[in-house]
Amino acid sequence: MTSYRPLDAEALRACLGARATLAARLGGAPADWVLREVSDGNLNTVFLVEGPSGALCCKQSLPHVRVDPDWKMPLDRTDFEARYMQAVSPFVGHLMPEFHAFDAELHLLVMEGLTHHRVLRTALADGTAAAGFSARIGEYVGRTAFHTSWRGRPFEAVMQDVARFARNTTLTRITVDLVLTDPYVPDCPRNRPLSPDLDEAVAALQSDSALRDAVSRLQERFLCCPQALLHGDLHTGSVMVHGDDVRVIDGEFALMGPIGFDCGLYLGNLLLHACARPERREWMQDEIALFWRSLEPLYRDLWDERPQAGDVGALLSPDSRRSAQAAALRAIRRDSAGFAGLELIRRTIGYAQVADYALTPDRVAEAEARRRALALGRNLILGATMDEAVEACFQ
Ligand code: SR1
Ligand code: MG
Repeated sequence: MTSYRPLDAEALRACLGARATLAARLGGAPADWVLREVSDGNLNTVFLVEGPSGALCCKQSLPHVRVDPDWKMPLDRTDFEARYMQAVSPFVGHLMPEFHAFDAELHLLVMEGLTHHRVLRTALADGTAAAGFSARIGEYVGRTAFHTSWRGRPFEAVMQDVARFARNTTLTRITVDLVLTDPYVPDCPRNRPLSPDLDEAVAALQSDSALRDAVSRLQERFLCCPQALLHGDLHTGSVMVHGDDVRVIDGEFALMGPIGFDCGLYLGNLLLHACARPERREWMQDEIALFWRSLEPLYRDLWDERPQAGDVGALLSPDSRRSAQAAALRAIRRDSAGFAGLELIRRTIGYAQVADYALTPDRVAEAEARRRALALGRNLILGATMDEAVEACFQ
């Protein structure tokens, strides 16, 4: 028997009222608290709760995909998000909301309420995002990538995460299907191409054998390269901004995987935004450059400061370490480009679409934006660097 039930606002009020520490964070009496449902992602219910002394964000799993009640799903995704937050918060500090509590029966995650922040995708859409946010995301990925890797900690600690997050199979299956497979399968019922405008482009993509081979290599990278603990779904809907305060949220897809996957998903979403708003292409390219300028030196510094932290690389001389760092970062960039390509394509013709395309002025412009994203995605998957792919696709 479990006491799980989906909480509405009043049930959540009672639930928080019965937990002294959480109630104290809100202050006042439960009747004073203002609860707002702010569910925005595809999967879960999210409430913001504000009291006289503070705010909480409460996220609960549903037994199905929130936006598709026919798609049934186990409840354990918030369990993995809670574990992920606890695993990486020592390394990223205020780059994510503070973790407060997790109720394993209700699958209810309680964290710091970010009442003034906005989802980055929305802030980009309405023009309120301040340039430069990608430096913080580069820092976030640099820190999580190094500290949770085989270079950053003893193998016993890494293997615990390998074992823990290997059980996040429901959400990993979603990624394998929606990101790494479905868009390349003709007539896959979960795909949502813009028909008929994209029919020709989609048919070409799905009959492209070189592309399928390259996607197969990325499938292997994704599943067979547990380099570090990944966020697993690091797109612009998983970032919140308020001025220059940037927070990463929504780590429920966490798994051990290739570092370039987190980078690629994030950068792919910046490129998607550039496809939808071509006049912002230079801004998005600047954000991409900023991301790398933040991640790469940080990753090297963390490694230099702790050359013996992990069991991989502990024998390297300073000179060999520098070569190893350069090689590792080159590989991360290469993976990132491929995964960014997958993200561009799946957000354009796959199940989980993005609001960015609604920013185009009309259907002709939208189809053009989508075709550009498909071309960009294809080039990236086939091995182009981001600069080369952007150069070729934005004429
Ligand atoms: C059914 S879940 C669809 C998508 O939403 C999440 O945010 C992930 O991006 C997933 O692929
Ligand atoms: Mg999400």
